[in-house]
Amino acid sequence: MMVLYSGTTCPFSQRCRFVLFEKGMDFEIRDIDLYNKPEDIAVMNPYGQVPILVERDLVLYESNIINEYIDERFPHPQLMPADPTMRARTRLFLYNFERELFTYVSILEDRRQAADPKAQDKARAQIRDHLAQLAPILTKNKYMLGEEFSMLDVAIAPLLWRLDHYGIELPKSAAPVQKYAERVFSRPAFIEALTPSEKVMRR
Ligand SMILES: N[C@@H](CCC(=O)N[C@@H](CS)C(=O)NCC(=O)O)C(=O)O
Repeated sequence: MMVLYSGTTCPFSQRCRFVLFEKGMDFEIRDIDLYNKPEDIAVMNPYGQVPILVERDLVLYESNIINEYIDERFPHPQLMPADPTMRARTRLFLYNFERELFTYVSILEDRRQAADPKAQDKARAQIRDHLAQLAPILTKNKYMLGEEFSMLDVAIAPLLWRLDHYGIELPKSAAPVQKYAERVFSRPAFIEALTPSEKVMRR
């Protein structure tokens, strides 16, 4: 059985919880106190971070790597596109999300950065502007890639869920992004994957 070491407020862990619930297989989630991390976290991940997935002798970290493994191990419903060209495009998008959005999410999540309001304001502005740029895609599409829910929707959902929590207000032009977010939030797996601490992040 797969075991996921997860932070109850961690957006990266939320991605993996979301995929596990989408797949509907057997798994165990172990909540890790990030203020008081057990020693075995550093043994399993040299960077000392969650999420970490363990299955027998396989130990994985990095949310997108974990999610691709779960997707290949349990192919239904498939979250990476089957077509190699679309798969490659999806990976490129995932990479861009990390560079353009989640670098800044990490700044907002990092307790040490809380003392640097300038860095935090810059992070909020970068996230706001980049999300607003996604509006034209989401005006046409139900999900990021079109009609089908995919790994891209999984990757971005924890950020969209935390916008109020991070103090980020999207411009009116980003209304299609908000509508898209509601579509993702209404998926049963998304709701099941929320921890009690995440449930209260959004009014
Ligand atoms: N790039 C990593 C980021 C994981 C990450 O930043 N995890 C944070 C919690 S949200 C963490 O474990 N922080 C504890 C620490 O760095 O000491 C991923 O996608 O999994």
